[in-house]
Amino acid sequence: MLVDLDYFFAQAEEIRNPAIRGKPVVVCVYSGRSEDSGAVSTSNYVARGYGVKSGMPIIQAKRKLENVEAVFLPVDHVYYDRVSEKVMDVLRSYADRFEQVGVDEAFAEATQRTDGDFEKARGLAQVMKDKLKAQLSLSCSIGVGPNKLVSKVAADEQKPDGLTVIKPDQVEQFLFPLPIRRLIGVGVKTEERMHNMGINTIGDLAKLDVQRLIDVFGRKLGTYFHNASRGLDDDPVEESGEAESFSRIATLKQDSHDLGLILEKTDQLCEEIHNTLVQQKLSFKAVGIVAFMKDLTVYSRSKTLQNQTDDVEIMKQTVEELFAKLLSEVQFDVRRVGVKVSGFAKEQRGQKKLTSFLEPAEGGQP
Ligand code: TTP
Ligand code: MG
Repeated sequence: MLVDLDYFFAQAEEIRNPAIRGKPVVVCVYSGRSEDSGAVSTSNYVARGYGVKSGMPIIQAKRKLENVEAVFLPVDHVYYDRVSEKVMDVLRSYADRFEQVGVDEAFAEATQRTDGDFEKARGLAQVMKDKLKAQLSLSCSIGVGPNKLVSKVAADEQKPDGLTVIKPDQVEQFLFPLPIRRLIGVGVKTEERMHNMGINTIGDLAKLDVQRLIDVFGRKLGTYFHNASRGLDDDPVEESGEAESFSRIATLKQDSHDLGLILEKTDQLCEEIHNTLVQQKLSFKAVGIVAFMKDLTVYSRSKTLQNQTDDVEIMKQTVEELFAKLLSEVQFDVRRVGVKVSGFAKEQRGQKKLTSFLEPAEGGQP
């Protein structure tokens, strides 16, 4: 299955401040050149109802929401990453194998635990949705299918708060009527080229001779489109060994310059990170800290270890060493602290990811 959080950045803002729920919420990347210059990162579905879209200039979004009490907020990636990690920890526990593919998106292999039964998989997906709602107040949309490709297209079928199950014998009747743009890897440019070739639906694409597709799109992409249009995909769900780092951030009980008080908090963060590492059978080679000071300045420090390790005590000791040094250099009180580990030992995987060679399906991140 593919799990995709609904209007993620904007939903994360809603759980931070529930008072804004029900109003249009627009999360913006401000360029800083003038007051409203920049683009919309994402918005909640209330704002989408007024025509606001990802990538749209902020000014245009403001015009669409002119007579409405709307909320415009700047992106806060540190916070979204933290929410994302919590989400992924919940989801991972329901999967045979788990592969995070974006800040708000992950594939979960569930064949074993559902005995390959799609009704059981539907039940499992509903449990996952309920759990995210109960534990983190977040909604998501899930697609269940016989492979990654079909589950991803299925997840886009009903949004927000959707659950779409496509069984193997329903794949073609599901895919064929869909506009070509819905196929993973068909972006604006490819869509236009296909329209010019008279291909409007995925079914149109499936009818085309594979050699014709190869002539037009090259062997790799042509073959991909040929298979994908029929819902064929054998890309395995792979554990996300490709995560470059894991981090956790927390606010201290009170602003402080006291090492002991800070370590109380960072020890907890180390334990949390360590749990994730254990689950994913990863060792680390570098440890970093970040300190958000009372005056809003941010300091970070890191250290590369002599050897790869999975020892949480070494993580804690390194964090202590880094904070001791930082506190001796910086006078202000610390407000929030973070721990980050990286340099994971990965298994060698030569395999290409499903979409690694494709044009992004959306307009790209502003
Ligand atoms: P998406 O999953 O594409 O979008 P979404 O979660 O906001 O909405 P939904 O899934 O309900 O359609 O992207 C995840 C996050 O990535 C999104 O919350 C914000 C960010 N993003 C951008 O910053 N720019 C973009 O153009 C897009 C599409 C997303
Ligand atoms: Mg999403």
